[in-house]
Amino acid sequence: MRVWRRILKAKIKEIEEKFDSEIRNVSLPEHLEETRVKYLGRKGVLTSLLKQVSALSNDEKPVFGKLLNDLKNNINTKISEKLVDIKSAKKTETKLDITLQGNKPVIGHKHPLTLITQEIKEIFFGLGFETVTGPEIETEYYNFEALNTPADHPARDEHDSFYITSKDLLRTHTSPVQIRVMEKQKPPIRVIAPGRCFRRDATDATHSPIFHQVEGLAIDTNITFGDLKGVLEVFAKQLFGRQTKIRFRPDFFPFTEPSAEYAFSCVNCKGKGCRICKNTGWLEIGGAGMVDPEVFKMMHYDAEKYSGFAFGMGIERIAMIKYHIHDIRMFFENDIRFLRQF
Ligand code: 2U9
Repeated sequence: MRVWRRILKAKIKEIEEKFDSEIRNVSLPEHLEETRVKYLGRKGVLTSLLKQVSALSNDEKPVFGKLLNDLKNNINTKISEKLVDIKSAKKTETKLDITLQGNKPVIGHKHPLTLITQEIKEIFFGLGFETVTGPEIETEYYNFEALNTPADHPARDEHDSFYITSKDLLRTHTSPVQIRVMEKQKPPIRVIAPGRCFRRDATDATHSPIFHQVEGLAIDTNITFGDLKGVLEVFAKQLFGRQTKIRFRPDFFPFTEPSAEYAFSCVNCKGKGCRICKNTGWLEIGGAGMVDPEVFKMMHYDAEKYSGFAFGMGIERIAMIKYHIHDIRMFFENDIRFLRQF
């Protein structure tokens, strides 16, 4: 290939590469126009190159002309393609009106059981109770024996349990957490233990095999049943309003003596009787009592020196009363229409 043709080709290649690098960083139509003029304008790179054609021989001219023409077309093509890109980018850019309201991110909701648990923690924190937690898989010792519920104790049936091994089970209440606290800590003790519990209960509107409980324990010198009544009364009023009353009736639990079940005056009818409280005026909340001396013995606490009270309640129960929910399954079916109300 004749020398001049190779030089020409190299020149054209060099121009094209230079053009490509220049156009790559162009982002505005006006700059694109400047580039176009620089290359294709009257005083443009190509135009000046074209002027040299006159100097060539007749058989050289068409080759040179074609090469230049191809370059010109390429440049034109690339310029129109670039304009399209710039416009489309501009369109999106222009479309992006930052003053416009952003798309509201869908913020999740705290689950109603979490809300109630937090409220309960805050109330008892105010009463000097520290929140403690413990393992959901427990040994029979911590879930039963340490709580004065030996193997043959009828109360065990109530707690029909999910056994993992012959000795380990899913805890049926959070009482083992308090036992672990008593092992580690000497009185005074003021703790509440909220958490998940598991019982082999058939699911219905008020029972679920997985449910949440909060239990409380206070141990010190001369703790009385009066202290228990006082604490639960303050809790009731702070949770459901100062008009709420509390009622204790005798009951039995292996780990408390004396024991009682306690109820709050109905939040709906204020005690006059309605469908919610089955016309009793009272809503049963849970059980409580003075820590059974047997439990103190198991924990090597001097039952003569120390006394304590304990109580328990179902968190789903409290949430159903507070939020007027009539079916416990609502908490576990993850229906967004239900959950987003909270
Ligand atoms: C220790 C000593 C005593 C915790 C207690 C209850 C009564 C009780 C129920 C409430 C609703 C279970 O979820 S529920 O069905 N619990 O009624 N719980 S006294 O007694 C203890 C705990 C720990 C060391």
